[in-house]
Amino acid sequence: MKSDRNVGGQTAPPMLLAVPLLAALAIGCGASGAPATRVSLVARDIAYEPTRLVATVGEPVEIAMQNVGAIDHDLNVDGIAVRDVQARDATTGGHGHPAKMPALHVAASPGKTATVRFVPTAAGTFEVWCSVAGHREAGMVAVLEVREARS
Ligand SMILES: [Cu+2]
Repeated sequence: MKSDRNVGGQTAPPMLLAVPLLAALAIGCGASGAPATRVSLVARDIAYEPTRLVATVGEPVEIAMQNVGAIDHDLNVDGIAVRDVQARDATTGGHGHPAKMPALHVAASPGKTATVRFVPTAAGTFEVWCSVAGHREAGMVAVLEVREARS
């Protein structure tokens, strides 16, 4: 058997390898790919923990809600000014949304973690609440404080 090995072809020109790598980096550097501050929120039956979350105007934040309870829970925030909202790993299929869809919404079934990522665009203090029937009334609420960026 003759060898197919071509000694001269073993070293690919570095340029050919560099081009796809640079393209991949460029895609990864889009606005929505900026690193986000991760905030953990635990959802229990029936409460959030902690009950105070903090974010900063203009800085991407990612709230990861871990449902450690035995029933579905979700997270809703009304009236907050945000951009680039992305919700993922939402795990409940048929839960009822609030009549008016909030600015931020994500749901997690028992044992799951769901994440909502966003960039707040104005300061303020907002209520985080669970829309599952009776939960808000039972005290399943928290506060999201959006602070001005430090100058
Ligand atoms: Cu709930």
